[in-house]
Amino acid sequence: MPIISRGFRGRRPSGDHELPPGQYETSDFPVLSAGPTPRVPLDEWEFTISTETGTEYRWSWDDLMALPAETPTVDLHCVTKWSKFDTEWRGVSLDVLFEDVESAADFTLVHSYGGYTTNLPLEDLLDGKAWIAYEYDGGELPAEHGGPARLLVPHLYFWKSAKWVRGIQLGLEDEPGFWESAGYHDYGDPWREQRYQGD
Ligand SMILES: Nc1nc2c(c(=O)[nH]1)N[C@H]1C(S)=C(S)[C@@H](COP(=O)(O)O)O[C@H]1N2
Ligand SMILES: [Mo]
Repeated sequence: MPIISRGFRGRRPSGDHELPPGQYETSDFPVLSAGPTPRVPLDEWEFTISTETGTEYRWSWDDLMALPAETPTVDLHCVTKWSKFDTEWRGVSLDVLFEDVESAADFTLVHSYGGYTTNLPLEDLLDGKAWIAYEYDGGELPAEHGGPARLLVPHLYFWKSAKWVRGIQLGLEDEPGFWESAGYHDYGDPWREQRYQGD
């Protein structure tokens, strides 16, 4: 038996990262948008969390910029099978935005400028798992990648990371978003290869 450790043999060229099943690594950053890129002037931009009872919490762009930011480095996994390692972002944790929100809801429907929607359980947005990101790779987030601000939820397939995010609607029941209504998996865990309904 050769003297070589399992850990070393299992290592991929890019380092310690693991690829979820069925994915390949790319260094590109493909743009995937279901429609035209909306342009939202920052003085009109706002982000809203609305609860199941109709209470609304609102942030202007300046409000968002005044909140404490984090700089997560994360791996991205797109359902079209590309993964990109070690992407660098700056944004506000959803924990900060949900701090004073009172709700009994377990589900969320995320809305974007332009009409895109995607659904996630509330718990997948909390506990350090999700951000409203407004910088990528040390610069302003480019519009085609969701600028001025997008949701970033790297532990789920990247379609859950709504670009041009406008708000989060809390609900007592799960309501499918754009791709979820078109046959994509309701939850979308890349490690369990939950690409499509029935996976
Ligand atoms: N508003 C909006 N958000 C979106 C999409 C979209 O079409 N519209 N596409 C999703 C999909 S399928 C993917 S893979 C990622 C792509 O993000 P990127 O274009 O920055 O790579 O955004 C997700 N968020
Ligand atoms: Mo995607």
